[in-house]
Amino acid sequence: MKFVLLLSLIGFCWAQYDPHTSDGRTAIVHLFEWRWVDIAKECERYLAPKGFGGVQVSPPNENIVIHNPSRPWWERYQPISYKICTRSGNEDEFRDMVTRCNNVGVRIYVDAVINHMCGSGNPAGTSSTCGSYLNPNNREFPAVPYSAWDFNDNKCNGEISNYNDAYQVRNCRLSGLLDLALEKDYVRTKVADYMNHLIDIGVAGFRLDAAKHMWPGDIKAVLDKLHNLNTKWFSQGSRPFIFQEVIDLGGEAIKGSEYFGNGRVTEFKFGAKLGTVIRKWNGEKMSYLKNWGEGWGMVPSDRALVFVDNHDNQRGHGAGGSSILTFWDARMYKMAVGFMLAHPYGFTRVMSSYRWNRNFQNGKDQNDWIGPPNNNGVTKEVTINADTTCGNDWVCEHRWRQIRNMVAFRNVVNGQPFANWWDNNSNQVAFGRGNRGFIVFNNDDWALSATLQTGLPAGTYCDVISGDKVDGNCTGLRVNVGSDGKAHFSISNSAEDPFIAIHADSKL
Ligand code: QV4
Ligand code: CA
Repeated sequence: MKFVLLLSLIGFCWAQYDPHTSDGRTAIVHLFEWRWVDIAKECERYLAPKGFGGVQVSPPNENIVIHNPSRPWWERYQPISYKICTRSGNEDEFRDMVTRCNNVGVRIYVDAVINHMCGSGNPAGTSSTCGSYLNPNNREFPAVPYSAWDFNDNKCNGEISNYNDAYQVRNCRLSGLLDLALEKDYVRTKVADYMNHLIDIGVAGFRLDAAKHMWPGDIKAVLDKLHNLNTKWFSQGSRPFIFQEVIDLGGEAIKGSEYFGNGRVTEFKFGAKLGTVIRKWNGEKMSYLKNWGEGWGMVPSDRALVFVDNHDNQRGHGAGGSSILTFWDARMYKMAVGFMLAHPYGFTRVMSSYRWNRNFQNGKDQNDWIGPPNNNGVTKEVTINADTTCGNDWVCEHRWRQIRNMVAFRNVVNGQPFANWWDNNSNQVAFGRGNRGFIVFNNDDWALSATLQTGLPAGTYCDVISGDKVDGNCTGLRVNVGSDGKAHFSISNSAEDPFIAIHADSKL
Protein backbone atom coordinates (compact mmCIF):
# COMPACT_ATOMS: atom_id res chain seq x y z
CA MET A 1 0.00 0.00 0.00
CA LYS A 2 2.69 2.44 1.08
CA PHE A 3 4.70 1.45 -1.98
CA VAL A 4 1.78 2.07 -4.34
CA LEU A 5 1.16 5.45 -2.73
CA LEU A 6 4.82 6.40 -3.15
CA LEU A 7 4.78 5.31 -6.79
CA SER A 8 1.66 7.31 -7.58
CA LEU A 9 3.16 10.34 -5.83
CA ILE A 10 6.29 10.06 -7.94
CA GLY A 11 4.08 9.57 -11.00
CA PHE A 12 2.14 12.68 -10.12
CA CYS A 13 5.15 14.84 -9.39
CA TRP A 14 6.98 13.89 -12.54
CA ALA A 15 4.11 13.80 -14.94
CA GLN A 16 4.39 17.26 -16.46
CA TYR A 17 7.97 16.51 -17.54
CA ASP A 18 6.94 13.28 -19.26
CA PRO A 19 5.90 13.60 -22.91
CA HIS A 20 3.74 10.46 -22.66
CA THR A 21 5.09 9.11 -25.93
CA SER A 22 4.25 5.47 -26.67
CA ASP A 23 6.70 2.53 -26.88
CA GLY A 24 9.72 4.48 -25.61
CA ARG A 25 9.68 6.91 -28.53
CA THR A 26 12.10 9.72 -27.89
CA ALA A 27 11.63 12.58 -30.37
CA ILE A 28 8.87 14.85 -31.57
CA VAL A 29 8.62 16.94 -34.73
CA HIS A 30 7.27 20.46 -35.18
CA LEU A 31 5.12 20.36 -38.31
CA PHE A 32 5.14 24.15 -38.60
CA GLU A 33 2.02 25.56 -40.30
CA TRP A 34 0.80 22.16 -41.53
CA ARG A 35 -2.92 21.56 -42.01
CA TRP A 36 -4.60 19.08 -39.66
CA VAL A 37 -5.62 16.85 -42.59
CA ASP A 38 -1.99 16.56 -43.68
CA ILE A 39 -0.75 15.84 -40.15
CA ALA A 40 -3.33 13.06 -39.74
CA LYS A 41 -2.03 11.41 -42.91
CA GLU A 42 1.60 11.97 -41.93
CA CYS A 43 1.05 10.24 -38.57
CA GLU A 44 -0.31 7.16 -40.31
CA ARG A 45 1.92 6.97 -43.37
CA TYR A 46 5.25 8.12 -41.92
CA LEU A 47 5.59 9.23 -38.30
CA ALA A 48 4.24 6.07 -36.68
CA PRO A 49 6.18 3.61 -38.85
CA LYS A 50 9.41 5.61 -38.49
CA GLY A 51 9.18 5.83 -34.68
CA PHE A 52 8.38 9.53 -34.12
CA GLY A 53 6.78 10.10 -30.74
CA GLY A 54 4.65 13.14 -31.46
CA VAL A 55 3.95 16.37 -33.28
CA GLN A 56 4.05 19.97 -32.10
CA VAL A 57 1.31 21.73 -34.04
CA SER A 58 0.90 25.43 -34.82
CA PRO A 59 -1.59 27.33 -32.63
CA PRO A 60 -5.05 25.86 -33.33
CA ASN A 61 -7.14 28.73 -31.94
CA GLU A 62 -8.67 31.57 -33.93
CA ASN A 63 -6.20 34.33 -34.81
CA ILE A 64 -6.15 37.71 -36.46
CA VAL A 65 -5.96 37.89 -40.27
CA ILE A 66 -3.20 40.28 -41.38
CA HIS A 67 -3.23 41.66 -44.93
CA ASN A 68 -0.15 43.85 -44.76
CA PRO A 69 2.10 41.95 -45.10
CA SER A 70 -0.08 39.29 -46.64
CA ARG A 71 -0.96 36.48 -44.25
CA PRO A 72 2.37 36.26 -42.37
CA TRP A 73 3.05 33.09 -40.36
CA TRP A 74 3.17 35.25 -37.23
CA GLU A 75 -0.51 36.19 -37.40
CA ARG A 76 -1.09 32.89 -35.61
CA TYR A 77 0.61 34.34 -32.54
CA GLN A 78 -2.17 36.97 -32.24
CA PRO A 79 -5.20 35.19 -30.75
CA ILE A 80 -8.75 36.49 -31.21
CA SER A 81 -10.66 33.64 -29.55
CA TYR A 82 -10.25 30.05 -28.37
CA LYS A 83 -12.34 28.57 -31.18
CA ILE A 84 -10.45 25.82 -33.04
CA CYS A 85 -10.50 27.60 -36.37
CA THR A 86 -7.39 28.55 -38.36
CA ARG A 87 -5.69 28.11 -41.71
CA SER A 88 -4.68 24.65 -40.48
CA GLY A 89 -8.30 23.57 -40.21
CA ASN A 90 -11.49 23.51 -38.17
CA GLU A 91 -12.39 21.63 -35.00
CA ASP A 92 -13.68 18.52 -36.80
CA GLU A 93 -10.39 18.24 -38.67
CA PHE A 94 -8.43 18.84 -35.48
CA ARG A 95 -10.36 16.09 -33.66
CA ASP A 96 -9.88 13.70 -36.55
CA MET A 97 -6.12 14.39 -36.52
CA VAL A 98 -5.75 13.85 -32.77
CA THR A 99 -7.74 10.61 -32.91
CA ARG A 100 -5.90 9.19 -35.90
CA CYS A 101 -2.45 10.16 -34.60
CA ASN A 102 -3.13 8.78 -31.11
CA ASN A 103 -4.50 5.58 -32.63
CA VAL A 104 -1.11 4.93 -34.26
CA GLY A 105 0.79 5.98 -31.12
CA VAL A 106 1.80 9.50 -32.22
CA ARG A 107 1.02 12.29 -29.72
CA ILE A 108 -0.14 15.84 -30.42
CA TYR A 109 1.30 18.84 -28.49
CA VAL A 110 -0.41 22.20 -28.88
CA ASP A 111 1.36 25.54 -29.10
CA ALA A 112 -0.68 27.50 -26.52
CA VAL A 113 -0.62 31.29 -26.93
CA ILE A 114 -2.01 32.44 -23.60
CA ASN A 115 0.13 35.43 -22.61
CA HIS A 116 -1.66 37.86 -24.89
CA MET A 117 -4.25 38.50 -27.56
CA CYS A 118 -3.55 40.47 -30.79
CA GLY A 119 -1.41 43.58 -31.25
CA SER A 120 -2.79 46.83 -29.86
CA GLY A 121 -2.53 48.68 -33.16
CA ASN A 122 -4.87 46.49 -35.22
CA PRO A 123 -8.19 47.99 -36.36
CA ALA A 124 -11.56 46.91 -34.97
CA GLY A 125 -13.60 44.57 -37.14
CA THR A 126 -13.87 40.94 -38.06
CA SER A 127 -10.51 40.33 -39.71
CA SER A 128 -10.03 36.98 -37.98
CA THR A 129 -9.85 33.36 -39.10
CA CYS A 130 -13.36 32.52 -37.88
CA GLY A 131 -14.89 35.97 -38.32
CA SER A 132 -15.03 36.80 -34.60
CA TYR A 133 -15.16 40.49 -33.71
CA LEU A 134 -12.14 42.24 -32.21
CA ASN A 135 -11.63 45.75 -30.95
CA PRO A 136 -8.03 46.07 -29.77
CA ASN A 137 -8.40 49.73 -28.88
CA ASN A 138 -11.21 48.90 -26.39
CA ARG A 139 -9.59 45.55 -25.45
CA GLU A 140 -12.75 43.76 -26.56
CA PHE A 141 -12.73 40.13 -27.66
CA PRO A 142 -16.40 39.15 -27.28
CA ALA A 143 -15.89 35.62 -28.60
CA VAL A 144 -13.95 34.68 -25.43
CA PRO A 145 -15.20 37.08 -23.93
CA TYR A 146 -12.41 39.36 -22.68
CA SER A 147 -12.77 43.06 -22.03
CA ALA A 148 -10.59 45.92 -20.82
CA TRP A 149 -10.17 44.75 -17.20
CA ASP A 150 -8.80 41.37 -18.34
CA PHE A 151 -5.59 43.02 -19.53
CA ASN A 152 -2.53 44.37 -17.78
CA ASP A 153 -2.92 47.99 -18.93
CA ASN A 154 -3.27 49.18 -15.33
CA LYS A 155 0.18 47.74 -14.65
CA CYS A 156 1.79 48.71 -17.93
CA ASN A 157 0.40 49.77 -21.27
CA GLY A 158 3.70 50.18 -23.05
CA GLU A 159 6.11 47.77 -24.65
CA ILE A 160 8.76 45.71 -22.95
CA SER A 161 11.96 47.67 -23.43
CA ASN A 162 14.21 46.42 -20.64
CA TYR A 163 14.78 42.68 -20.33
CA ASN A 164 16.66 43.27 -17.09
CA ASP A 165 13.38 44.22 -15.43
CA ALA A 166 11.29 41.12 -14.71
CA TYR A 167 8.21 43.21 -13.91
CA GLN A 168 8.27 44.78 -17.38
CA VAL A 169 8.94 41.51 -19.15
CA ARG A 170 5.87 39.94 -17.55
CA ASN A 171 3.39 42.81 -17.32
CA CYS A 172 4.17 44.99 -20.32
CA ARG A 173 3.47 44.19 -23.95
CA LEU A 174 5.65 41.89 -26.01
CA SER A 175 5.84 43.60 -29.44
CA GLY A 176 2.67 45.56 -28.70
CA LEU A 177 0.62 42.40 -28.03
CA LEU A 178 -2.24 43.05 -25.56
CA ASP A 179 -1.05 41.43 -22.34
CA LEU A 180 -3.51 39.27 -20.42
CA ALA A 181 -3.97 39.71 -16.66
CA LEU A 182 -3.22 36.12 -15.73
CA GLU A 183 -3.46 36.88 -12.02
CA LYS A 184 -7.25 37.16 -12.47
CA ASP A 185 -9.15 33.96 -11.81
CA TYR A 186 -11.49 34.82 -14.68
CA VAL A 187 -8.62 34.92 -17.20
CA ARG A 188 -7.06 31.77 -15.76
CA THR A 189 -10.38 30.00 -16.12
CA LYS A 190 -10.86 31.03 -19.75
CA VAL A 191 -7.36 29.86 -20.61
CA ALA A 192 -7.79 26.61 -18.70
CA ASP A 193 -11.17 25.98 -20.39
CA TYR A 194 -9.44 26.27 -23.76
CA MET A 195 -6.64 23.91 -22.76
CA ASN A 196 -9.09 21.44 -21.18
CA HIS A 197 -11.11 21.39 -24.38
CA LEU A 198 -7.93 20.27 -26.17
CA ILE A 199 -7.01 17.77 -23.44
CA ASP A 200 -10.46 16.20 -23.64
CA ILE A 201 -10.04 15.86 -27.41
CA GLY A 202 -6.85 13.91 -26.68
CA VAL A 203 -3.78 16.13 -26.91
CA ALA A 204 -0.81 15.03 -24.76
CA GLY A 205 0.54 18.42 -23.74
CA PHE A 206 1.47 21.98 -24.55
CA ARG A 207 4.23 24.32 -25.62
CA LEU A 208 3.56 27.46 -23.58
CA ASP A 209 4.35 30.35 -25.91
CA ALA A 210 6.07 33.37 -24.37
CA ALA A 211 6.27 31.71 -20.93
CA LYS A 212 9.00 34.16 -19.95
CA HIS A 213 6.35 36.87 -20.20
CA MET A 214 4.11 35.18 -17.64
CA TRP A 215 4.71 34.88 -13.89
CA PRO A 216 5.59 31.26 -12.99
CA GLY A 217 2.92 31.34 -10.28
CA ASP A 218 0.25 32.43 -12.76
CA ILE A 219 1.20 29.57 -15.07
CA LYS A 220 0.99 27.17 -12.15
CA ALA A 221 -2.48 28.41 -11.26
CA VAL A 222 -3.62 27.67 -14.83
CA LEU A 223 -1.95 24.24 -14.86
CA ASP A 224 -3.62 23.34 -11.57
CA LYS A 225 -6.99 23.73 -13.32
CA LEU A 226 -6.13 21.29 -16.11
CA HIS A 227 -7.78 17.91 -16.54
CA ASN A 228 -5.86 14.65 -16.66
CA LEU A 229 -5.21 13.29 -20.15
CA ASN A 230 -7.94 11.42 -22.00
CA THR A 231 -8.03 7.80 -20.74
CA LYS A 232 -8.90 6.56 -24.22
CA TRP A 233 -5.14 6.76 -24.93
CA PHE A 234 -3.39 7.62 -21.67
CA SER A 235 -3.22 5.87 -18.32
CA GLN A 236 -5.41 7.09 -15.51
CA GLY A 237 -4.04 10.18 -13.77
CA SER A 238 -1.65 11.26 -16.56
CA ARG A 239 -0.84 14.96 -16.43
CA PRO A 240 -0.28 17.03 -19.60
CA PHE A 241 3.33 17.38 -20.78
CA ILE A 242 4.41 21.01 -20.40
CA PHE A 243 7.33 22.75 -22.09
CA GLN A 244 7.67 26.47 -21.60
CA GLU A 245 9.19 28.83 -24.14
CA VAL A 246 11.71 30.70 -22.04
CA ILE A 247 14.63 32.15 -23.99
CA ASP A 248 17.44 32.28 -21.44
CA LEU A 249 20.83 32.73 -23.04
CA GLY A 250 22.11 34.24 -19.78
CA GLY A 251 22.44 37.90 -18.86
CA GLU A 252 18.73 38.69 -18.36
CA ALA A 253 16.56 39.12 -15.28
CA ILE A 254 14.54 35.96 -15.92
CA LYS A 255 16.06 32.48 -15.67
CA GLY A 256 14.68 29.29 -17.16
CA SER A 257 15.09 27.62 -13.76
CA GLU A 258 12.27 29.76 -12.33
CA TYR A 259 9.90 27.65 -14.43
CA PHE A 260 11.07 24.13 -13.52
CA GLY A 261 8.17 23.63 -11.11
CA ASN A 262 5.69 23.88 -13.99
CA GLY A 263 7.39 21.63 -16.52
CA ARG A 264 10.30 21.59 -18.91
CA VAL A 265 11.80 24.68 -20.54
CA THR A 266 13.11 25.26 -24.05
CA GLU A 267 16.93 25.31 -23.88
CA PHE A 268 17.97 27.93 -26.46
CA LYS A 269 21.66 27.64 -25.60
CA PHE A 270 21.59 24.21 -27.21
CA GLY A 271 21.10 25.31 -30.82
CA ALA A 272 23.04 28.56 -30.47
CA LYS A 273 26.15 26.82 -29.08
CA LEU A 274 25.94 23.69 -31.23
CA GLY A 275 25.68 25.92 -34.32
CA THR A 276 28.79 27.82 -33.23
CA VAL A 277 30.69 24.54 -32.77
CA ILE A 278 29.67 22.95 -36.07
CA ARG A 279 30.45 26.20 -37.90
CA LYS A 280 33.82 26.28 -36.06
CA TRP A 281 33.28 29.87 -35.06
CA ASN A 282 35.00 31.56 -32.08
CA GLY A 283 37.66 28.84 -31.96
CA GLU A 284 35.09 26.17 -31.07
CA LYS A 285 35.84 22.51 -31.85
CA MET A 286 33.75 19.37 -31.74
CA SER A 287 36.22 17.87 -29.25
CA TYR A 288 34.88 20.39 -26.71
CA LEU A 289 31.51 18.63 -26.92
CA LYS A 290 32.81 15.89 -24.62
CA ASN A 291 30.92 17.41 -21.68
CA TRP A 292 27.93 18.65 -23.74
CA GLY A 293 24.76 19.37 -21.76
CA GLU A 294 24.84 20.61 -18.16
CA GLY A 295 28.63 20.96 -18.55
CA TRP A 296 27.96 23.77 -21.04
CA GLY A 297 25.76 25.69 -18.62
CA MET A 298 22.50 24.25 -19.82
CA VAL A 299 19.52 23.31 -17.64
CA PRO A 300 19.33 19.78 -16.20
CA SER A 301 18.66 17.18 -18.88
CA ASP A 302 15.28 16.15 -17.43
CA ARG A 303 14.08 19.77 -17.59
CA ALA A 304 15.26 20.50 -21.14
CA LEU A 305 13.36 20.55 -24.43
CA VAL A 306 16.08 20.78 -27.09
CA PHE A 307 16.24 21.56 -30.81
CA VAL A 308 18.75 22.77 -33.39
CA ASP A 309 16.43 25.49 -34.75
CA ASN A 310 12.83 26.56 -34.29
CA HIS A 311 10.23 28.49 -36.31
CA ASP A 312 11.53 31.80 -34.93
CA ASN A 313 15.29 31.55 -35.03
CA GLN A 314 15.40 29.83 -38.44
CA ARG A 315 14.28 33.21 -39.83
CA GLY A 316 15.94 35.67 -37.45
CA HIS A 317 13.05 36.00 -34.94
CA GLY A 318 13.37 35.01 -31.30
CA ALA A 319 16.92 34.43 -30.17
CA GLY A 320 20.02 32.51 -31.00
CA GLY A 321 21.49 34.70 -33.67
CA SER A 322 23.50 33.96 -36.78
CA SER A 323 25.05 30.72 -35.50
CA ILE A 324 21.72 28.87 -35.72
CA LEU A 325 21.84 26.08 -38.31
CA THR A 326 18.82 25.42 -40.50
CA PHE A 327 17.86 23.41 -43.59
CA TRP A 328 19.42 26.21 -45.66
CA ASP A 329 22.84 24.91 -44.48
CA ALA A 330 21.89 21.28 -45.08
CA ARG A 331 25.26 19.58 -44.63
CA MET A 332 26.09 21.17 -41.28
CA TYR A 333 22.45 20.97 -40.24
CA LYS A 334 22.33 17.20 -40.66
CA MET A 335 25.47 16.86 -38.50
CA ALA A 336 23.95 19.05 -35.79
CA VAL A 337 20.65 17.16 -35.76
CA GLY A 338 22.57 13.87 -35.85
CA PHE A 339 24.61 14.95 -32.83
CA MET A 340 21.50 16.06 -30.96
CA LEU A 341 19.65 12.80 -31.60
CA ALA A 342 22.63 10.61 -30.68
CA HIS A 343 23.38 12.49 -27.45
CA PRO A 344 21.42 11.62 -24.29
CA TYR A 345 20.86 15.24 -23.21
CA GLY A 346 17.29 16.60 -23.15
CA PHE A 347 14.01 15.73 -24.82
CA THR A 348 14.46 16.32 -28.55
CA ARG A 349 12.34 18.19 -31.10
CA VAL A 350 13.02 18.04 -34.83
CA MET A 351 12.04 21.03 -36.98
CA SER A 352 10.02 20.62 -40.19
CA SER A 353 9.84 23.77 -42.31
CA TYR A 354 8.62 25.28 -45.56
CA ARG A 355 10.82 27.09 -48.08
CA TRP A 356 10.41 30.82 -48.71
CA ASN A 357 12.22 33.38 -50.84
CA ARG A 358 14.80 34.92 -48.61
CA ASN A 359 15.79 38.50 -49.36
CA PHE A 360 18.70 39.74 -47.28
CA GLN A 361 19.28 43.45 -47.01
CA ASN A 362 21.86 44.72 -44.54
CA GLY A 363 22.00 41.25 -43.02
CA LYS A 364 18.26 41.05 -42.36
CA ASP A 365 15.82 38.88 -44.29
CA GLN A 366 13.11 41.25 -45.51
CA ASN A 367 10.94 38.19 -46.16
CA ASP A 368 11.09 36.77 -42.63
CA TRP A 369 7.30 37.17 -42.43
CA ILE A 370 6.29 34.94 -45.36
CA GLY A 371 3.61 32.41 -44.44
CA PRO A 372 3.24 28.79 -45.50
CA PRO A 373 2.97 27.75 -49.16
CA ASN A 374 -0.52 28.89 -50.17
CA ASN A 375 -2.98 29.77 -52.90
CA ASN A 376 -4.48 33.17 -52.10
CA GLY A 377 -3.97 32.57 -48.40
CA VAL A 378 -5.21 28.97 -48.39
CA THR A 379 -2.44 26.70 -47.09
CA LYS A 380 -1.26 24.20 -49.67
CA GLU A 381 -1.41 20.46 -49.22
CA VAL A 382 1.78 18.63 -48.24
CA THR A 383 2.25 16.46 -51.31
CA ILE A 384 4.63 13.47 -51.29
CA ASN A 385 7.03 12.84 -54.18
CA ALA A 386 7.93 9.41 -55.53
CA ASP A 387 11.28 9.58 -53.69
CA THR A 388 9.41 10.20 -50.35
CA THR A 389 10.43 13.89 -50.14
CA CYS A 390 7.73 16.57 -49.95
CA GLY A 391 6.41 18.83 -52.69
CA ASN A 392 4.78 22.27 -52.75
CA ASP A 393 7.80 23.86 -51.01
CA TRP A 394 7.40 21.86 -47.80
CA VAL A 395 10.97 20.99 -46.73
CA CYS A 396 10.10 18.03 -44.49
CA GLU A 397 13.51 17.79 -42.81
CA HIS A 398 12.02 14.98 -40.72
CA ARG A 399 11.86 12.88 -43.90
CA TRP A 400 15.53 13.38 -44.76
CA ARG A 401 17.10 9.92 -44.47
CA GLN A 402 19.86 11.08 -42.12
CA ILE A 403 17.41 12.75 -39.73
CA ARG A 404 14.68 10.11 -39.89
CA ASN A 405 17.26 7.36 -39.25
CA MET A 406 18.75 9.24 -36.29
CA VAL A 407 15.30 9.42 -34.71
CA ALA A 408 15.26 5.63 -34.96
CA PHE A 409 18.82 5.54 -33.53
CA ARG A 410 17.66 7.57 -30.50
CA ASN A 411 14.80 5.13 -29.89
CA VAL A 412 17.15 2.13 -30.14
CA VAL A 413 19.68 3.59 -27.64
CA ASN A 414 17.06 4.99 -25.26
CA GLY A 415 18.22 4.69 -21.65
CA GLN A 416 21.78 3.70 -22.60
CA PRO A 417 24.65 5.68 -21.08
CA PHE A 418 26.91 8.07 -22.98
CA ALA A 419 30.03 5.93 -23.63
CA ASN A 420 33.32 5.42 -25.50
CA TRP A 421 34.00 9.07 -26.28
CA TRP A 422 36.91 9.63 -28.66
CA ASP A 423 38.28 12.78 -30.25
CA ASN A 424 41.37 13.96 -32.10
CA ASN A 425 41.59 17.24 -30.14
CA SER A 426 40.00 18.88 -33.12
CA ASN A 427 36.74 18.25 -35.01
CA GLN A 428 36.81 14.47 -35.32
CA VAL A 429 34.76 12.93 -32.52
CA ALA A 430 32.91 9.72 -31.77
CA PHE A 431 30.76 8.34 -28.98
CA GLY A 432 28.44 5.49 -28.23
CA ARG A 433 25.35 4.76 -26.20
CA GLY A 434 26.08 1.71 -24.07
CA ASN A 435 26.25 -1.35 -26.32
CA ARG A 436 23.41 -0.22 -28.59
CA GLY A 437 24.73 2.53 -30.87
CA PHE A 438 27.82 4.41 -32.03
CA ILE A 439 28.36 7.59 -34.09
CA VAL A 440 31.49 9.14 -35.65
CA PHE A 441 31.85 12.70 -37.03
CA ASN A 442 34.54 14.25 -39.22
CA ASN A 443 34.13 18.02 -39.26
CA ASP A 444 37.85 18.65 -39.89
CA ASP A 445 39.35 19.68 -43.23
CA TRP A 446 41.20 16.38 -43.53
CA ALA A 447 40.24 12.72 -43.68
CA LEU A 448 39.36 10.66 -40.64
CA SER A 449 40.87 7.19 -40.39
CA ALA A 450 40.73 5.53 -37.00
CA THR A 451 40.06 2.25 -35.25
CA LEU A 452 37.64 2.96 -32.41
CA GLN A 453 36.00 1.11 -29.54
CA THR A 454 32.28 1.07 -30.37
CA GLY A 455 31.03 -0.91 -27.38
CA LEU A 456 28.87 -2.91 -29.80
CA PRO A 457 28.68 -6.69 -30.22
CA ALA A 458 30.71 -8.14 -33.11
CA GLY A 459 29.06 -8.12 -36.52
CA THR A 460 28.42 -6.18 -39.70
CA TYR A 461 26.36 -3.04 -39.36
CA CYS A 462 24.75 -0.74 -41.93
CA ASP A 463 25.63 2.94 -41.62
CA VAL A 464 22.24 4.65 -41.34
CA ILE A 465 23.56 8.02 -42.57
CA SER A 466 24.73 6.98 -46.06
CA GLY A 467 21.92 4.44 -46.48
CA ASP A 468 19.50 2.02 -44.90
CA LYS A 469 19.32 -1.62 -43.97
CA VAL A 470 16.95 -3.10 -46.56
CA ASP A 471 16.09 -6.80 -46.87
CA GLY A 472 19.22 -7.88 -45.00
CA ASN A 473 21.52 -5.63 -47.04
CA CYS A 474 23.05 -2.18 -46.66
CA THR A 475 22.21 0.44 -49.30
CA GLY A 476 25.08 2.58 -47.94
CA LEU A 477 28.34 1.91 -46.10
CA ARG A 478 29.01 -1.17 -43.98
CA VAL A 479 30.94 -1.19 -40.70
CA ASN A 480 32.58 -4.35 -39.34
CA VAL A 481 32.79 -4.55 -35.58
CA GLY A 482 35.28 -7.12 -34.29
CA SER A 483 34.91 -9.41 -31.28
CA ASP A 484 36.83 -6.80 -29.25
CA GLY A 485 34.14 -4.19 -30.05
CA LYS A 486 36.52 -2.23 -32.29
CA ALA A 487 35.83 -1.06 -35.82
CA HIS A 488 37.75 0.90 -38.39
CA PHE A 489 36.19 4.11 -39.70
CA SER A 490 37.22 6.20 -42.74
CA ILE A 491 35.37 9.44 -43.41
CA SER A 492 36.53 11.81 -46.13
CA ASN A 493 36.22 15.49 -45.27
CA SER A 494 34.48 15.94 -48.60
CA ALA A 495 31.90 13.20 -47.99
CA GLU A 496 28.36 14.30 -48.71
CA ASP A 497 27.57 13.66 -45.05
CA PRO A 498 30.79 13.40 -43.03
CA PHE A 499 29.43 11.17 -40.29
CA ILE A 500 28.59 7.49 -39.75
CA ALA A 501 26.09 5.97 -37.34
CA ILE A 502 25.40 2.32 -36.51
CA HIS A 503 23.06 0.73 -33.99
CA ALA A 504 21.62 -2.55 -32.76
CA ASP A 505 18.81 -2.56 -35.34
CA SER A 506 21.14 -1.74 -38.26
CA LYS A 507 23.10 -4.99 -37.71
CA LEU A 508 22.91 -7.47 -40.53
C1 QV4 B 1 4.33 46.12 -34.09
C2 QV4 B 1 5.48 46.99 -33.61
C3 QV4 B 1 5.30 47.31 -32.14
C4 QV4 B 1 3.95 47.97 -31.94
C5 QV4 B 1 2.86 47.06 -32.45
C6 QV4 B 1 1.50 47.75 -32.32
O1 QV4 B 1 6.71 46.27 -33.79
O2 QV4 B 1 6.34 48.15 -31.72
O3 QV4 B 1 3.74 48.22 -30.59
O4 QV4 B 1 3.08 46.71 -33.82
O5 QV4 B 1 0.47 46.86 -32.58
C7 QV4 B 1 4.19 40.94 -34.97
C8 QV4 B 1 5.07 41.91 -35.72
C9 QV4 B 1 5.42 43.10 -34.83
C10 QV4 B 1 4.12 43.77 -34.35
C11 QV4 B 1 3.35 42.71 -33.57
C12 QV4 B 1 2.02 43.26 -33.05
O6 QV4 B 1 6.24 41.26 -36.16
O7 QV4 B 1 6.18 44.03 -35.59
O8 QV4 B 1 4.43 44.85 -33.49
O9 QV4 B 1 3.07 41.58 -34.44
O10 QV4 B 1 1.20 43.66 -34.09
C13 QV4 B 1 5.76 36.14 -33.42
C14 QV4 B 1 6.73 37.00 -34.21
C15 QV4 B 1 6.54 38.47 -33.93
C16 QV4 B 1 5.10 38.86 -34.14
C17 QV4 B 1 4.28 38.04 -33.16
C18 QV4 B 1 2.79 38.35 -33.21
O11 QV4 B 1 8.04 36.59 -33.90
O12 QV4 B 1 7.35 39.22 -34.85
O13 QV4 B 1 4.91 40.25 -33.92
O14 QV4 B 1 4.44 36.63 -33.50
O15 QV4 B 1 2.30 38.21 -34.48
C19 QV4 B 1 11.00 37.23 -27.54
C20 QV4 B 1 10.04 36.51 -26.61
C21 QV4 B 1 9.58 35.17 -27.15
C22 QV4 B 1 9.12 35.28 -28.61
C23 QV4 B 1 10.23 35.93 -29.42
C24 QV4 B 1 9.84 36.12 -30.86
O16 QV4 B 1 10.60 36.33 -25.33
O17 QV4 B 1 8.52 34.72 -26.35
O18 QV4 B 1 10.56 37.20 -28.88
N1 QV4 B 1 8.71 33.98 -29.14
C25 QV4 B 1 7.29 33.56 -29.16
C26 QV4 B 1 6.92 32.86 -30.45
C27 QV4 B 1 6.92 33.85 -31.58
C28 QV4 B 1 5.83 34.88 -31.35
C29 QV4 B 1 5.62 35.21 -29.94
C30 QV4 B 1 6.33 34.63 -28.92
C31 QV4 B 1 4.50 36.07 -29.62
O19 QV4 B 1 7.77 31.77 -30.68
O20 QV4 B 1 6.73 33.22 -32.83
O21 QV4 B 1 6.15 36.09 -32.06
O22 QV4 B 1 3.36 35.20 -29.50
O23 QV4 B 1 12.28 36.63 -27.47
CA1 CA C 1 2.53 38.98 -19.73
